[in-house]
Amino acid sequence: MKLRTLLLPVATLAAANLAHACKECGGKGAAAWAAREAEPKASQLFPNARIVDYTLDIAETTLAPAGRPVRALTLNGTVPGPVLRFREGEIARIRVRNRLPSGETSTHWHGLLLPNLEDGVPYLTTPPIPAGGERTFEFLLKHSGTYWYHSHTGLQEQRGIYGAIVVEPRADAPARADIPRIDREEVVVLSDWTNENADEVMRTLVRGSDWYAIRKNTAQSLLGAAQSGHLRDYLKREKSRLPPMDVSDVAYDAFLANGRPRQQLPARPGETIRLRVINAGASTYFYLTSAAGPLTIIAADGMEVAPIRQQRLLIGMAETYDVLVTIPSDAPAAWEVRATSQDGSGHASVMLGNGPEKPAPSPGRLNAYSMNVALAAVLDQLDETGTLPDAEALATENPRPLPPYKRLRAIAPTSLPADAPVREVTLKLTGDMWRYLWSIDGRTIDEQSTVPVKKGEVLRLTLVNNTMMHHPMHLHGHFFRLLMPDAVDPVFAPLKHTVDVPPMSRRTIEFYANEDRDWLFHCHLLYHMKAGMGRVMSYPAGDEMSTVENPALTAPFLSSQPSALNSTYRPALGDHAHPHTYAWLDATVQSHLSMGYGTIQRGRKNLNLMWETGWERVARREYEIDATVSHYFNPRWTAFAGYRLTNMMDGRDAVIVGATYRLPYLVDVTATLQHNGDARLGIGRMLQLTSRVGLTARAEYDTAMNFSWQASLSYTVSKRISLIATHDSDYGAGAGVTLRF
Ligand SMILES: [Cu+2]
Repeated sequence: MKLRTLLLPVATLAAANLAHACKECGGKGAAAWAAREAEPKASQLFPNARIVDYTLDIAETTLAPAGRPVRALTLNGTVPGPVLRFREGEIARIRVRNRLPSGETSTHWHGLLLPNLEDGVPYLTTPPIPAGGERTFEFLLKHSGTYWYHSHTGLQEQRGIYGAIVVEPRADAPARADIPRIDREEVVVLSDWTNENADEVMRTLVRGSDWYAIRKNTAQSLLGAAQSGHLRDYLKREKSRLPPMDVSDVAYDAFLANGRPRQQLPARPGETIRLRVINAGASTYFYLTSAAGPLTIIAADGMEVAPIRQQRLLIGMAETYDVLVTIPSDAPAAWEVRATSQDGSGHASVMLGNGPEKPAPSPGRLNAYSMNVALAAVLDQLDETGTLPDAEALATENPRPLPPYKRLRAIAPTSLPADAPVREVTLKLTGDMWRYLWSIDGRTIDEQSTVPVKKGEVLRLTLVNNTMMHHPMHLHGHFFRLLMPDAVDPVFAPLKHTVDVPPMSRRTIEFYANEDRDWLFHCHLLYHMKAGMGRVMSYPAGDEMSTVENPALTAPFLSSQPSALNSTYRPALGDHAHPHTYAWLDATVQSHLSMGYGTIQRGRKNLNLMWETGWERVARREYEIDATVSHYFNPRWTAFAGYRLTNMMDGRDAVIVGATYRLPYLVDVTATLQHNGDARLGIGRMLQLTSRVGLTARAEYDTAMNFSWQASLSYTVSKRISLIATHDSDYGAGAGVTLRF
């Protein structure tokens, strides 16, 4: 729930700006694409390599993974899609057909090093696949491991377009001596499922609804904080103007392993099973636990690591881990491997074997109030020395650990060329939970698109998370070295493509810039990406080096790409960049008055219509209607301009301008100036008393109408309905209902 004053922000920007002009979408015209399509494909560059063909049909169908039949997007009829299996050195040739009735699609091969044109980010690297159309991807498999694929179009990933990729090592590769013999191997694709339309989920987040928190029972309130003994923390947070911390944004209807809440996989007593675990969730971190004892991690993000044991493994979106589970050689049983959502709102189960069930331990529900828990985990990470032997590490393991990055160690040195110049760049991960604007350095990908990259340099990125949420940051087209402070041996820093950056903390990664063109770097929380949290790592054109190890990349290409170092360069981002438009309406009708607002929001701009009308204790029905355009600068400042229509005594129709500023303790102050010289100062805030009961109070001083105030008590019944009672200094007391559309 939000304060009326807070929403009515404003802006001096012309409404015309709301209409997004597409002329700057950047210029990959048909000619530029044709030139790139004409470049030699992998099968021409590597004529001796074996070609492995797959066909993927993307279609819409009705599925019921969470019990209720809903429209889902499928690959060859299923969610997830088929496992694509290859061997290192082979060529993948994947034909993707768009069988959707309308709309584009795309497929990104997540974690694989491949030519830019095959990366599958629509508009940026690859043409989108139109409805009824198809595209064949072709690339050499340069490395083995567990990877995955997913749509990079809109919110299609949430609706089911994802699947696993398994690349076996070359047949002549020696078996690993540092791990036990593996008897069996299974792929486990984890995901989250909502029966709601994904666009409606996004709209719900953008309008600042607290419904999902109420549904998940993680909504924070004064009473809740007091009862759990966290009142001081609660007030401290409000003083610093931060929203309540929540580890996830969306309330899901189910969590899935290979498309089901519960899946049975074959296993025999005494067997060692390799699970290739992929977090394909759109916005869920999972804790992985096993009934059969600790998990042994042998690979992370596809890359082999020295084996470590872990009781609870936190997997961020888009990460993959290969873990070994050894089934006890007791009597046959069904041993559970459980993936619990980080907020504890649900889990998916994989049952290994048949027989009496052996449940895996669960991390339990998160106490929403104890930011201490999250902060303690951060501190724990800092203190962990990495020199601890496995057993001790396990003994001291936090019940809600961070990802085990500190202990990950590559099996071979990962050092980068010593003579390459190192450039350090700090990127702040920023955002606003209420506005649902997520950004880097305070700017969305639409507002600042690129980080220029010079070929041949080492780019060392320090990611500083200034928000209260985890962000899984993913880099396309490269592996980076994850540099943990006090790593035992930095030479063996693990290679990853996705890194979790916990709330209020930092991570440092570095990669050797040996590619070409544009590669996306973004938060893999789907709704954060959609809201603007990303950049394009952009190589200038014509900057090839002769030492590139992949011949596919040294093929001559047309220098059609303007230099990224030139500030006018704007890559084509398709729907990754354009701010999207959302609209909503809140209408309160009570026995004595009606008030409400309608909003059309696009990026930082809003078009607002706000009304208040009362009919009790006054001679005739009074109204005041403000139509404004507003601009959101940051969580503290919003400015607005527009027109006010009123028939209130002493009120006058007028052009208005003003601004809203957020004070500590989340108190909003709004100053409005009318062109006739009248002015108004309003102050207000909303107090969440319990998870469903909110108290909104506001007071206004108007130079024409003097002082007025209003207090409302509301109870949230459902996503769409609240009951409300209001006392107003002009119209007296009354009650009614608030409807949200
Ligand atoms: Cu994020």
